[in-house]
Amino acid sequence: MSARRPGRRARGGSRGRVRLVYRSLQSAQDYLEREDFGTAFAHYLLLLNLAPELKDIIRESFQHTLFKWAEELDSLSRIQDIFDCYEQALELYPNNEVIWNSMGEHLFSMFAREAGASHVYACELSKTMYELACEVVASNQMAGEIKILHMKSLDMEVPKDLSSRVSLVVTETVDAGLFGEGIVESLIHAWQHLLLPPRPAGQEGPTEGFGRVIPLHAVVFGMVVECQEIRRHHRVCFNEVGGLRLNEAVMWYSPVSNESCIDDAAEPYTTERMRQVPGGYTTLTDHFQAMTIDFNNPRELEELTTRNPCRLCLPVVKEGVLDAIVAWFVLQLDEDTSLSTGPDEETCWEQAVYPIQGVLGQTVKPGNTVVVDVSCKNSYLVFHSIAVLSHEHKMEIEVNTMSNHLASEAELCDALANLQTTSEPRTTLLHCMLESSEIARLNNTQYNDHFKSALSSILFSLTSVDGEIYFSQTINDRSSNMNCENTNSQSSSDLTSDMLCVLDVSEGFSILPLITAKLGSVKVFSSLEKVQQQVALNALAESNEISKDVLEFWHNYLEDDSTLLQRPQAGKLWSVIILDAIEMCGLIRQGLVEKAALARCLLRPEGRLMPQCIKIYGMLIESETLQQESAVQGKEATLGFNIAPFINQFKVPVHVFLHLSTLPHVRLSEPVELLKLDLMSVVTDDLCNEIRVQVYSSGRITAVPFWYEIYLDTEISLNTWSDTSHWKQAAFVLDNPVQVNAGDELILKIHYHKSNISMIVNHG
Ligand code: 44T
Repeated sequence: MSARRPGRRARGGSRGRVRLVYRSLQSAQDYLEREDFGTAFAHYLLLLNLAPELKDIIRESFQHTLFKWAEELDSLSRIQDIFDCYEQALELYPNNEVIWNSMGEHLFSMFAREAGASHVYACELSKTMYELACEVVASNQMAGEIKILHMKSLDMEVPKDLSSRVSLVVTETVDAGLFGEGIVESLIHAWQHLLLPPRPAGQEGPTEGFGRVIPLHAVVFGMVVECQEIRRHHRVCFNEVGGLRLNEAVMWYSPVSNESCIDDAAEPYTTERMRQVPGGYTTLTDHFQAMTIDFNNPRELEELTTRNPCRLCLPVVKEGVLDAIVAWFVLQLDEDTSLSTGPDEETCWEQAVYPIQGVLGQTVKPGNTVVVDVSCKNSYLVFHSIAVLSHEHKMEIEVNTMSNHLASEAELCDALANLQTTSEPRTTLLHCMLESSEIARLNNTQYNDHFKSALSSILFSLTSVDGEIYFSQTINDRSSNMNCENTNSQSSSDLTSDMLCVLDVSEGFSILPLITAKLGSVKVFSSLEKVQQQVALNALAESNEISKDVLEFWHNYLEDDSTLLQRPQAGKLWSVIILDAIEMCGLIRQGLVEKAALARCLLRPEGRLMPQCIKIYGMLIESETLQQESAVQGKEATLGFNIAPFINQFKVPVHVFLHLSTLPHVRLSEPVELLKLDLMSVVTDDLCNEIRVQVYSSGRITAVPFWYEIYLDTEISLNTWSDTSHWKQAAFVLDNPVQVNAGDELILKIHYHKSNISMIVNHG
């Protein structure tokens, strides 16, 4: 072919060129008329290459042909061809704005097409969430485009569930500890079974044909902190509480433990929004990088769960008590966008908290080094084998008391190798796991001391009454025993049968029976059910010189739970029944009024319920945070989609587990008494109250937080909103905020129904 061309030219000469130009123009116009834009475009190209002088004359027709042909190519997804055409056109018309503009438009549409995948699948395990997703997708007219599967991603298969392997997996299955929702397992499976192969490392160029995961990767950070709030929930901090020695016979531990050897049921971490933790926290080390993880590297994901822990040596920068390691992460979604769950971010994310266990808090100071091992175990990020190197004391090592197996981990670095643990072996000590709320209650010295005082005064008053009863009974007994042969029957059990009986029906671990027993001649009944906790309470009794037969476990007498409230013995009644009125989350315990009514019938005439009475307090506040967290706000669409009404079906008016002292809010009124529950007389689970509240500051009332004053007797009370309280607070969030001015008087209607509280706020 190349040999013939010059020949033709030579033969045709300039006359041949003109004929060729003419014929090309003719053909281009013909094909354009027939709307065969592709062929027309080819002829125009030839024409303009032969006769550049025609550029101006045929510009309009050429542009028209180009745009029409590009449109056609676009509809055929021949993206590369479109840009080849534009390139050729711009070589001929380098300064033509119209062509440049049109090419820009095509670029955009190409991105849009690329973003709008041809097949979209969504996978959700939870039924509620799956149904919510279906509603959202349907209401946004996308039901035809997105296939929602109600299953665990690990059960998905090609081609059963997906028609073919996909090019992109987007997942946000991360919790505060990053791995807790199983993202590593899910992605290992996805790379093996659902995604196109990963793009080889270092390969540039087109990504077509390769699989990819969003988020790209994550970096986990950590810090070592002193934090009293964490400490009092995970460590029994006092050796003596309410007159009882706690730490001699039993070693307590929290269910949140990095030492898997303790208990399989243990969780490796808890969560806390550190920015709002009551009492704050102090960082004892700089923030450190604990781990990085590439979600786009299947090999790395697979190795993650089996690889050796990574040992970190963290220099202490501030003196303080070693309470916890706190971890968070930065998720890199794509090259440009990242998301941090860090403690200093203004987000709703919580951080993962790894409490450091041990009998007594250990103080560290600058010069010390905290040594920590990080790994991913059973799909959890864990920090373990926490030790402190002290340079002053010739590098002595203090090991977390729970982790005596540290010494056996042979590959400690040289400096560590020669050191021994200083913690005493406590092989004889009884171990007992408590919930963090139970630990916090043990640490609430005011709670225990107040109960002790109130019980002491009640028992004292009852013993004075009892003196007479006992006296008259003894005479009766004597007379009835007159004819008996065995006059020694006045045994100890008969004596105890005349003792005062106290029943504690607290939820969870409670030392109130022992505090009561310490007060004198009284028989105490604990409603503990867990054997381990019964054993621990017995051990506590023994180490506090409380006689074995004074403490009974009420459950061991009962046929089933429903009969918890019964007489202690036939013909006998209780002197005191202790009820657990308020849940740690800040709500009144379900069934409290019924329980109180039943318990009252089992009390002797001078007997008491504890508490006797509960006052509910509240105040008007403006809190953006509470409102933001209660529902998706605003009327506009979320990222262009209609989502809010579906999410907001799950809105609840009452928020629990609040730290009122650190919740961002503005007070608009003084605290006021909302309602009084007199447990010694209340008969109905349905109460109403209407009160007037003075507003002292202008603003928008968005919520009414509430808490309790728990009256153990007429004088002694506990407030559930105090620094040492193990209780958190609750708040009623208004559907519609109420705008108020300083000096306004509002009417607050409170409705109490079966332990639930609701409110209506109106202008007076
Ligand atoms: N992320 C926010 C929380 N699921 C989401 O059923 C993100 C919170 C967050 N479905 C710190 C940081 C962040 N197959 O509904 C759940 C769950 C579902 C699966 C099917 C699977 N293999 C799984 C795994 C989980 O996914 C939903 C979300 S997981 C919850 C985490 C910066 N705290």
